[in-house]
Amino acid sequence: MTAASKRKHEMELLDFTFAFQPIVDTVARKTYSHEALVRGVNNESAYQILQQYTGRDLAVFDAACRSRAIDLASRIGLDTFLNLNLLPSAALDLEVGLNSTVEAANRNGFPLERLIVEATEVEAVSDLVRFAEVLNEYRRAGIRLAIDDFGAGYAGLSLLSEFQPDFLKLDMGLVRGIESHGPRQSIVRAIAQVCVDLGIDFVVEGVETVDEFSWFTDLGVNLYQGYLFAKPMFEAMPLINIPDLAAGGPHVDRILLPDRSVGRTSRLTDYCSHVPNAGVVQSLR
Ligand SMILES: [Ca+2]
Ligand SMILES: [Ca+2]
Repeated sequence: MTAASKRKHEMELLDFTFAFQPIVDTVARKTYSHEALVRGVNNESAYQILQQYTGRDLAVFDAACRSRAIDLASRIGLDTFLNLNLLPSAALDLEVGLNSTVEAANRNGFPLERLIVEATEVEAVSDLVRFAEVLNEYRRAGIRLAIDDFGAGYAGLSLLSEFQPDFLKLDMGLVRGIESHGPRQSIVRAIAQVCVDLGIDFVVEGVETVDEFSWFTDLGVNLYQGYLFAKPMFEAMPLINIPDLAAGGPHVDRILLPDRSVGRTSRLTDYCSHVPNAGVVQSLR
């Protein structure tokens, strides 16, 4: 696809924009990053937008999402890391997927080192080795990588064995009510230990209650995303709220996660596991 035809193709896409949801560092007590979440211009959900695309159009849309998110982030003066979503099925075309992201960053003077690309584990990836090579191309460009929605799908462990990201984002399904759910606690402790062993930063998504936050804090986690801290905000950076945790919460066997006191990096209502396009939608959350 030539640059001109690519631009024409992009222009045929429906208009869309973004909401930004913070990822907070509860030790530094500040916003570490913002994830760009696709929205219609009238704040329609990602699902309503995504329904419009299939095949090659989806790959072009996916790449355009990252470019336009960087444009908007630059326009609103976003000064944290920026998390961008990547559809595995659309990622194999590096010319469309990676180059346009790098071009957008350069065009806006947005440092590539402040980009974090999230690859979902929900969507089936037929060739994990090839996909890992693609992710390494992003890393070579200076971009950080995250595995998104870890624990929600079936490819996460296989992907993790082929590719070790900078961040692992724990899916909200394993977070909900963890303070009173023994099996979830065992699974999450094991995943956290894997992150320690592999030097991966652990991000907990979809935290909604102080009890959940308290349990993960006792485990040693300091990076979070979720309604407890901030909801996504349409085309803007929301203020964050970090609850003070009272001393003497439930006892948890602490895992010594790496201390990330230097500046580093959800629950969204459109949790779409019941829809046919769930993997695609989820990767854009
Ligand atoms: Ca996610
Ligand atoms: Ca995501």
